[in-house]
This record gives sequence, C-alpha cells and structure tokens, in this order.
Amino acid sequence: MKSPKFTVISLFPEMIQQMVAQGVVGQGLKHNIFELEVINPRDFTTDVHKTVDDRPYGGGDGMVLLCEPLELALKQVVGEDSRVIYLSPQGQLLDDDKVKELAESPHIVMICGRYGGIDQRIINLYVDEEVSIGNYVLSGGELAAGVVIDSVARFFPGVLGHQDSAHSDSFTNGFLEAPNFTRPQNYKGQGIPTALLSGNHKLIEEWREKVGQLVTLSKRPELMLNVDLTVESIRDLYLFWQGLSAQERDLLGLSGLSAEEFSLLLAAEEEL
Ligand code: 4FL
Repeated sequence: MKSPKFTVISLFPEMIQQMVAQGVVGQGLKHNIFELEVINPRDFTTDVHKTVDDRPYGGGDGMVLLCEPLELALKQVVGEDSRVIYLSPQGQLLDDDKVKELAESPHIVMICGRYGGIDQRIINLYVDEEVSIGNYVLSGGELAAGVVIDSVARFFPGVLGHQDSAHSDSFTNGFLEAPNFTRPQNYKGQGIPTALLSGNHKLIEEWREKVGQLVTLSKRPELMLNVDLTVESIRDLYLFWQGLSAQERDLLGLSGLSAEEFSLLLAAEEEL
C-alpha cells in the first residue's frame, strides 16, 4: 500500500519542515510511514519581482495571496485522490473525530494563507473544506498545518511506538485520560494511587477508565454530553468517586468535584 501524503503550500516551507522533523512524527517521516511535500507559491510566480500577494480590493488590512501562483502550485500537486484544505479561522473546528477522518485520506493538500487571507476565487475553485484549529487568528496558516500533520500522523500505523497508544489517549473513548505518575513513589509528600501499585492490569485499566471519566466531568463537563451515558453508569461513577479518599482525590486533581456535578450531569443526560 502507498504511504499517505501531506502536501503543504506555504510561503515559509522551512517552517513546515522544521515542525515535522522532531519526535515520533519526525521518525515516522524518516521511515517513510508517510510523505511530506512542501511547495512555495513564490516558485510559481511569473514576474521579475516574484509577487505572491497584493492589496485587497475595497481596501483593508493585510495582503491577499494572488490567484495565479496558488493555482499553478495546486495544479502541480492536486490529483484524483487529493483532499484540498484551506486552513482558516472560518473553517470547521479540528477535533478528534475530524483528525481520525483525515487520517483515512491518502493525500491531504493544505493551503497556508497569510493573515490577509487568499483570494476567495481559489477557495471556490479548488478547496474541498476549510479547517480551523481554534477561534483565534494566527499570522499565517503554517502553525495550523503543523497541528494537522502532527495530530493526523499519530493515527498512521507505526508512528506511535506502542501500537495502541493512540487508542488509549485522551478523547479516544470520548473522555480525557487519567493522570500519569512515575518514580519516585513519594514526591514532596504526594504518593501514588494504590490501584496503580496493585500490579493487577485489568483492575488498573478499569480504574483508569473511571478516573478518566471523573477528570472529564471535573475539567471539561461539556465533553460528557458527547458520550452516551446511562443513568446507571453515572450512578456507578458517583459510587466510585465516593470510594476515593480525600487524599486520593487531591492526588488526582479531583478536589473540585462535588455531588453537584453528578446531579447536573444526570439532569443534562435526562434532557437529551
Ligand atoms: C488557521 C487560524 C486555522 C486558526 C491566519 C491564517 C488560522 C489562520 N485556524 N489564521 N490562518
């Protein structure tokens, strides 16, 4: 099977190359688990000044990327199986579901605009979808492209050392991860949750799942509503929480949680 491929169209190609060179994603690239191509619209200019942008019609701040260099770049890289994405705050928000969906695509082409954006007619002609990484404006789409590559590549088989790492991380089951601990066993008076010292892998797995749900309820309660929870599972979770000592709750960062959050969750679930 052919490796999945990212093509990034950017005026700052080194920025993309550098973002993707490190860590597990960098190793994945080095080992050809996926391909990365970066092309610069400036290389497709036809005038002596290599002009890539111009002032917006109607006036306003920032410069707008010209159609022609972008179109020539796109024509060189876009094929039948390409998915063309324009990174923009106007796009659909990138989340775990979107990342998994993009990881199924054989070829993702990303256009990075500068802060003034790109000519709308390029979007009309070539862009399949706009993607945003958050509700804020960047000086350009490059950092957003780096975020897409990193988050998507984690789902390519072989990028994460442990084959199922991507499948026990935060969001995998819709919930956040349980906190992690390593040596020493006592750090400034804080120990290790007893379940994690039990050596019972099945018990540890169940404990982590429950704690992950409690962390989600405590820190990001709105995420609880994306998951199908039964009244019974909420009661179970409440009982599990009640079984934790005050000290263990502190250790797990769950001191903010009270019976109130469980009642609110129950009420919200019943409304759905
Ligand atoms: C892209 C912001 C994706 C958030 C400026 C140019 C952006 C962005 N998500 N800001 N592109």
